[in-house]
Amino acid sequence: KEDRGVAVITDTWLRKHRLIYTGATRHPFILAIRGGSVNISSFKRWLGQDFIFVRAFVPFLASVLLKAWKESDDSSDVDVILGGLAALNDEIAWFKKEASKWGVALDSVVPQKSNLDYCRFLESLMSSDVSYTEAVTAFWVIEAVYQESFAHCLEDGSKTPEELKETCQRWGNDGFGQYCCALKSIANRQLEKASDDMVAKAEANLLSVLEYEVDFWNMSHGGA
Ligand code: HMH
Repeated sequence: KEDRGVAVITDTWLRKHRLIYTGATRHPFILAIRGGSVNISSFKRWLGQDFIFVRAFVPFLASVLLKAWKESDDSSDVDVILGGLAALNDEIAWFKKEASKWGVALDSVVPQKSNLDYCRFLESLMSSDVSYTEAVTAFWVIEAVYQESFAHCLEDGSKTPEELKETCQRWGNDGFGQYCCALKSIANRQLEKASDDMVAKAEANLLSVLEYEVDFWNMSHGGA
């Protein structure tokens, strides 16, 4: 990929943390969607919880936008992030439509512990003490997990039920894939000029995001 033969930081991390990354992007819930055996009550549980998460994602994204505006040398970063915010507005409308289709009452969904923990983590990243580099790197990982997961459900040979394809398309479509690539290159550009300390923090956040994502998918099983 890199013609200079220079290691790209995010690729190095994904190789190093391959196991947990695969755990987040090939979770049994995703494999059940892809295999056509998903339990619809699991899907509905995920839908209700993700609506709560996405609402908390709005102020997080707004904080990343603010940091980009203050700290980035490249004004196109703001455009990319603004595009993400605009898509999130559509996404919230989509959740409402999808929830009514499945008979999920979004107002009465109780956030589970894993969701609250993840939302609290997002909130910690909104602090003005957190650098743009750290925040945008976490943002990329959060989006990339959904992109990789749902794109897997649309690959040739997948048996994703017809009524779940639209959900998979939301995050698995090529446009979303390109958006994730744009976020990844922003993260790499920032990381390349960051201090060792900042790079270490960003790597720790990547691991945290992957753990939160696994726990988030786990909620679809119900129970705990
Ligand atoms: C838990 N992670 C979770 N929900 C989402 N909607 C995304 C990532 C992608 O936006």
